[in-house]
Amino acid sequence: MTRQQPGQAAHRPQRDFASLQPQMGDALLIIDLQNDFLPGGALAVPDGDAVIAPLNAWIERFSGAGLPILATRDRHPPDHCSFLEQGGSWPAHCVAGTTGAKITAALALPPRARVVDKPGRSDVETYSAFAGTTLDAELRRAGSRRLWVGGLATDYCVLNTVLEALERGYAVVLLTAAMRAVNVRPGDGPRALNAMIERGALVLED
Ligand code: VGL
Ligand code: ZN
Repeated sequence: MTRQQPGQAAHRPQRDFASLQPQMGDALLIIDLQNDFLPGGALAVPDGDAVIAPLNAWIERFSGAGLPILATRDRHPPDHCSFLEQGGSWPAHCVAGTTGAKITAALALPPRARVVDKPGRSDVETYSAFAGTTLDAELRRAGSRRLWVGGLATDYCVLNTVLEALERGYAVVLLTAAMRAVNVRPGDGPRALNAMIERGALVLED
């Protein structure tokens, strides 16, 4: 049993017990580790580069165990509705085909890792990596039922992807050392963590 029951105390970290070892049916899901979300990028997440080393350690573990590794990419056309120029709330970022949209070269993704792109339409915002993508199909094909999730940003794409994963019946392990929040409003990161935990995600702190 890896799912927390609704109503169980939120924010109780689960440390390294036997069921929390990567095993068959598990996949590593790395959210939006793109240049634009890292220091120097167009929408740099504070301390975002701190997630790279822990994610590389998880990549090595999942690779060694022969378990699936998937990496998502935020993707927008130049005139996306979420950009300030169009009245949205973000500076232009992850524009398809630009360096900022590339996954950082510091992430040691093996060649067999699957990359999942957001649809990149100009008129919709898609924070969840399930929305209009091949993610669910890829996970089903791989037989993955439990997702170990890290990346950027905790309070947007990680949050929305994890909530949709839980709705779709996946179990989720949050790699909290391997995620960082934008924190547009102070406390958004912790609030996002609590929302995911309340809906059944487990926390692995390191
Ligand atoms: C994200 C803000 C805008 C994310 C994407 O990947 O969390 N945040 N676009
Ligand atoms: Zn975006």
